[in-house]
Amino acid sequence: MERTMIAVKSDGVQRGLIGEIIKRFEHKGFKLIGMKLVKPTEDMAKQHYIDLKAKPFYASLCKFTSAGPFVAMCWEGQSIVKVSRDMLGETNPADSKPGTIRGDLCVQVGRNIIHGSDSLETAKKEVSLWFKPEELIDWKSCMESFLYE
Ligand code: DAT
Ligand code: MG
Repeated sequence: MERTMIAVKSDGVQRGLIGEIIKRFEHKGFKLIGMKLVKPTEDMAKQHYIDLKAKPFYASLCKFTSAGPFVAMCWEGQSIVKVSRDMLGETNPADSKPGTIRGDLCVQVGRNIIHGSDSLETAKKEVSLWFKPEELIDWKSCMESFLYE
């Protein structure tokens, strides 16, 4: 099983899409392990997007992210890192297929409503950036034997 970090960014929260996004992950069969609504500090936003620090949009991205509210989540499931990226669609909603979250629910790259870790290594870093170990709940889902054989 893999874990990944998914976040509804402030544009997604403002647009009332928290429930829609959680619904897609729940209906897929992934398991929610941790969740919190936060107003990230600028420092947290900068750490979260550290790989993009050379990009011209880094400062405005971090400022926008730290304006909050931001729903940080940890989800678990088989191959979830890759599958969740497929569920998100492309970074630019204009390139995202219908049926994906970004393809269905947003328009512009700077307002693409959702974050998802892009590799297993990034997922580990991001989960530990946003969650203390005791904030992650290890629970057994009663659906497990109907999702996995
Ligand atoms: P993703 O969120 O798909 O992993 P990323 O890590 O390359 O994409 O970029 C992080 C966020 O930065 C992205 O969700 C929106 C913003 N962003 C990316 N490219 C951008 C661009 N060309 N102009 C403005 N914002 C951009
Ligand atoms: Mg990314």
